[in-house]
Amino acid sequence: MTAEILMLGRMLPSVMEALDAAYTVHRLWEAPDRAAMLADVGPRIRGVATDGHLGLPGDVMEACPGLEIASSYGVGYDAIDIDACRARGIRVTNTPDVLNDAVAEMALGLMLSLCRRIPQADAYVRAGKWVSEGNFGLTGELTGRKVGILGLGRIGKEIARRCQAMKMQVVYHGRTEQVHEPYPFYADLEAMARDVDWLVVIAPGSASTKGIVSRAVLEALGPDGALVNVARGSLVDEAALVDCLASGKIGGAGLDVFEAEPKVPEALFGMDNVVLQPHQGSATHKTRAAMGDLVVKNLAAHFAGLPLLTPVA
Ligand code: NAP
Ligand code: 8YV
Repeated sequence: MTAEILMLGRMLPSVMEALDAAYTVHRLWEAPDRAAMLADVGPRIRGVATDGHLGLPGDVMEACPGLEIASSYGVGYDAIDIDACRARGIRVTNTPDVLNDAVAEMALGLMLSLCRRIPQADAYVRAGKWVSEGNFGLTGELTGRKVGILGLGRIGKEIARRCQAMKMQVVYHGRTEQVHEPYPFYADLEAMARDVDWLVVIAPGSASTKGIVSRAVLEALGPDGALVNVARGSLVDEAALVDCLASGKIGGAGLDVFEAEPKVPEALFGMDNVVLQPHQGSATHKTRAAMGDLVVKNLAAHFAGLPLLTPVA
């Protein structure tokens, strides 16, 4: 008998086809009545396919007492209560490593866009202003500047390598010094922010990182400093960020992630010193295919009694 699984949201066609071929798949997002579907199929569900935003909500956990595994499309699992999963014996998998390059590219893209004012210069050309008003004007440059990475993990290390290629000085902050890494370590985030031109945030969302980029950290970064966040909105005090950008207490921001996605503080829309992205860090054809493949393979490994490829719990 094929196992019954619950998909919480739409995924790539290749993923949906692979799951449909192997399991009886129930599509929760298509249900006209979510509670009714959960009550109906929940007792038979053995696996869940989810993503970093949808996580594993409490109503799904409650409705699926026989749930064995949640396979998540994304490396960040802050939307899943891992302790509750462990307590219920639910295994959890994510999609680490395959997205490192794409997310690192996005971080550098935001830095280059902000520093070289690429969106503004593009708009300038399109508006015919190069002809009517002459040259666009001068911009900053990444070369020779100092970047502090908050979270020198799998993605942070790829960002660091790319910053070195831009001839930047790299330093980092984390809970633990990584003695075999070549970059200077700061035990204190505020002290690092004071010393750098760019603060790049790429640590996981968690209780220990909530609001870690506080008003004090932003003020330490200062009027010539810029923030790039490709991690989670929860790491940054967003109200303080908006305030610091508006008052010139920090120089600029490149943001891929926000506190209440897809809602973005409207105050940011009118700011010239900000570049915004709708959480696109891993959103390339190549990377999303590799992430989807891991979602499918982790479920397959579980139901075949084989070791999970990328277990979290
Ligand atoms: P990772 O390999 O686990 O690295 C995380 C790093 O953060 C580690 O170096 C860790 O160092 C540091 N860290 C953890 N807790 C900390 C704390 N309380 N204070 C300071 N540093 C802390 O994770 P990853 O694979 O690089 O992914 C990082 C995060 O990026 C994900 O969790 C996800 O939220 C986000 N992400 C975003 C996108 C996007 O589309 N924008 C895509 C992928 C991932 P220590 O243990 O030494 O503290
Ligand atoms: C995805 C992410 O946008 O991997 C993560 O943690 O934030 C991104 O890769 C997300 O998980 C897909 O839903």
